[in-house]
This record gives sequence, C-alpha cells and structure tokens, in this order.
Amino acid sequence: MSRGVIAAYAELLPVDDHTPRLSLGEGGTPCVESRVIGPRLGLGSLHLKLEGLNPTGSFKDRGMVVAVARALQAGATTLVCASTGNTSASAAAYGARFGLRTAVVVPHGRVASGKLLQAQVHGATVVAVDGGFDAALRIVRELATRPDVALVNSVNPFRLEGQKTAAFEVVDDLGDAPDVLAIPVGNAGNITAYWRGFREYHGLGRCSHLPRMLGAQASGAAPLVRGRVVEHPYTVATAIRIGAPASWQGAVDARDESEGLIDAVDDSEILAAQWRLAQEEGVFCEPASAASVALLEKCVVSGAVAPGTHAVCVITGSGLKDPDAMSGRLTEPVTVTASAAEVAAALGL
Ligand code: AN7
Repeated sequence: MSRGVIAAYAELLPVDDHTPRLSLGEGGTPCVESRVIGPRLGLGSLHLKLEGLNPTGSFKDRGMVVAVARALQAGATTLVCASTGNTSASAAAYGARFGLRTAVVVPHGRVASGKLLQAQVHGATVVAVDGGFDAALRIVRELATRPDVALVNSVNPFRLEGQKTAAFEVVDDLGDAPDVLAIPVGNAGNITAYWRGFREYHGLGRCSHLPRMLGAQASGAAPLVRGRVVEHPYTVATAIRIGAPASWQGAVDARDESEGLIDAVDDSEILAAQWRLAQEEGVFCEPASAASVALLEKCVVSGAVAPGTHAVCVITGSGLKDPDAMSGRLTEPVTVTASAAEVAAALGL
C-alpha cells in the first residue's frame, strides 16, 4: 500500500511542518518488466511504469496532492484547472476528499468519456469551451488571480514537484536510472518533472547516471518537434492534444541536457502500440500513454536507441478512461442460449 508521495518523499518536496500530510494513496506504482515488446525490440530490458494505477487512474495525482496540500495551507477554498481530462479528474477527486470546491474548464467534445465522468462524479463544476486546451488554459490563468482560488494546472510549481517522485520511484525500483526513458508529451510538465527528479537523485548519489529522455508527441499535435505553436492540434490521443505547451522550455532542456530527443508518432502507430500493450503485455492504457512505446519502437528502428539498451516507458493513464478509442477494433460478444453445449461451441472449447 502506498503511503502517498508526500509521506514517502517529504524531505525532497516543498512541504514544511504546516503542510497538511494529504494522501489518496498516490504513487508507489509498479514498474513491470515487458515480456514481449522489449525482447522483440532487442532491448536489454524494458520496464513499464504503470501510472494508470494511481487513485484516479493517471500520474496527475502525484502532483495534485502536493498542489492541493499547499493550496489548503495557503487558505484556498477553490481549485481551478483547464484540462484535456486527467488533470480535471484528479483535481475533482482531491477537491472532494479535502473539502475544496473544484471548477474545471475543458475543450468541448474532446475529453474522453471516463475522464469527464470522473470530474462530474467527484462534484466538480465543469464548463466546456468552444476551443482547444490552449484556450481553456488561457482562460483559467485569468480566473485564478483571486487569493482563494488555486490554479492546479502544471504551471503551478507544486504540481511538477510532486510529479518528480515518479523518477525517484523508477530509480528506487530498478536500483539505478535506465539508459532511456520514453514519455508522452502534451503540456510538457511531466517530462520536465521526470528530468528534475532524475537530476536531483543523481545529485544525491542515488543513481550512477542520467537517462536520455525520449519525448513522444502525436504527429498532429507536435509543437516541440516542429519548433512552433500548432494552432489546431489534432490527435486520437486527446490527452496530448495540445498546441502550445506551458512547459515548453522545460521539455527542451530535458531533451538537450539529457542528449535525448522529442519526436512525433502517427495516430496509427499510437493505436497499434496501445493494442500491442493490451494484447501482449496485459496492460490497457489510454492512447496518449502508448505514444511512449510507439516512439521507443520508432527509435529502435531508426537506430536512435541501440540494442541492449535498458529502457523505461511511462504508461501515464488507464485505458478504462477512454473506451471509445478502442471501439474500431472490437465487436459485440456473440449471444447464445444459456446452455453449456451452446456456450462451448461458441467459445470453441
Ligand atoms: C494520460 O489532463 O494535460 O506533457 O489536462 O493525461 O505533462 O501534459 C494531460 C496530459 C500524458 C501529457 N499522458 O503530460 C490534462 C493533461 C496522459 C495525460 C499527458 C497527459 P504533460
């Protein structure tokens, strides 16, 4: 059972004696070894950091708990965020648990059904705007100037501080840093947070080297690859449908300082990787999460990642959040009479 990231890593987080020790049991997620994809790619090892096992089904909980603890400490009564879905689900859950009102602005029609459901079931007030995530973020930045309102997007520095604990856990679990870490990039907060976490641990002597950071964007929403803002981003991976990432510089620094890369993968490659993870590894993630695996595969093919490399892919969110993304591949189960003989025949047993 996870004690939560604040209790686990308090001395490395911006908390003091007055910061409430909140937890929903976030962090402590498994880092499981791939049985099929890693060996097929000829990697020395491939581990999957299963962030979908956090309390609300994504990595956002790590940063949210620190941001909410500090918001409470500062006397805030309301959380606000813009979101492609997971941030709002996380904010709503922590808001519900710790007695804060939560207000969420989402891009209309572009949030996976499970994520919207989460925000609403936890009692958040949800408003959809006729625009993308980037417009929604601009709006909440304007709204969050009141002292009783805490903005809990990753522009809130406490969010990235909490999220860096995932890098600590990777090192703690594997005994050292991997050679490469592949991670999806949307607003670019998480790649920034992981890089910070690895550098801090390296500075403390907890790992012998730093990983190369491989950032995965979707081809239709790849501002960091193109080097310019994308006005109308599009991808099936709605979580990373972002054209003007807030942590742009953090992502570029992570890429350059680690001698890594940020590259784009097509929606078809993302969906194929998502399917392989489900069918071959027993890991059901959302499309954005599979971008990390799609990019790693691309890098092995191009030679950017050599055989024998020790790799980690960050699987950022649960596939249950976005059932529609898989619908094209699935059919309704056949229905038969409730008899063992008929069921056996239908099952081919
Ligand atoms: C599953 O919830 O931006 O590069 O508003 O939900 O740190 O943005 C989500 C992003 C990757 C990208 N994987 O992380 C939001 C939001 C999943 C995500 C990302 C997101 P960042």
